[in-house]
Amino acid sequence: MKRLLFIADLHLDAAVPATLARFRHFCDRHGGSADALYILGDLFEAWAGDDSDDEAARSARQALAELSATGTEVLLLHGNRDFLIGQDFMDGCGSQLLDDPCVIEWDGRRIALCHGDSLCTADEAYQALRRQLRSPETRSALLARPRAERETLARQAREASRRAGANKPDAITDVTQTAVDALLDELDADVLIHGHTHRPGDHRWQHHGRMRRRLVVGAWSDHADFVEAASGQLGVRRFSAAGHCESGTADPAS
Ligand SMILES: [Mn+2]
Repeated sequence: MKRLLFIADLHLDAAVPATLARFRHFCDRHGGSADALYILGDLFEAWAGDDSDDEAARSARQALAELSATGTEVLLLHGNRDFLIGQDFMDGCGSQLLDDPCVIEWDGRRIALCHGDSLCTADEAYQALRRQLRSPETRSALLARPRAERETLARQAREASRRAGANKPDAITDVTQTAVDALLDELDADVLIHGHTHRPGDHRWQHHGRMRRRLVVGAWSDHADFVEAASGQLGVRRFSAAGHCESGTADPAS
């Protein structure tokens, strides 16, 4: 059976070298032993285009290229911070771009994957902005601008999102159960793995007589959460700050 790893919301940033180092360490540790690494969005704090060449871009490209060279497949879907990642970046690190949402099959189960922001449907203002930003027209228009201008826009968007987020109640910035169940119905799956909310957890419930499960990958800060699918088990795990040992299940409350 394949061993799969899922990560999200690393928010790699040249200004935070500790997380860059942790990511390289994580890739070294799992290179060759995991069959695939799924990056469920927001690998980067911001992405102004595939011509990005700061330390975060260089470091991630190299770590992922080395990981895929060991035989671990690398697959990535866009987050709200790095939706401008394109084919050049993917080619540069031997990775494959996935649709958000998508379904994979593992151990006879259908597992739905998405970044998670599309499920935060209580935040109507955010959903309107998302539709606008993620349209092919906006994407082309943004990528046609000079890099310096794109970098300024990315920084402004990040600041605006931080300000907007600070004033929103917690319930608004989490996924809604209605959106989760609608997605699982649509994709004919009973398991969902996503990130974005920075609320690592493992939720189980009944839906029309079927057991459903939603695993949330936590954001990376002074530790690194991931979801592992191995030996018939799915679970939230933590890669320690030192990077040497992994605990069983991350505490969702921490
Ligand atoms: Mn996000």
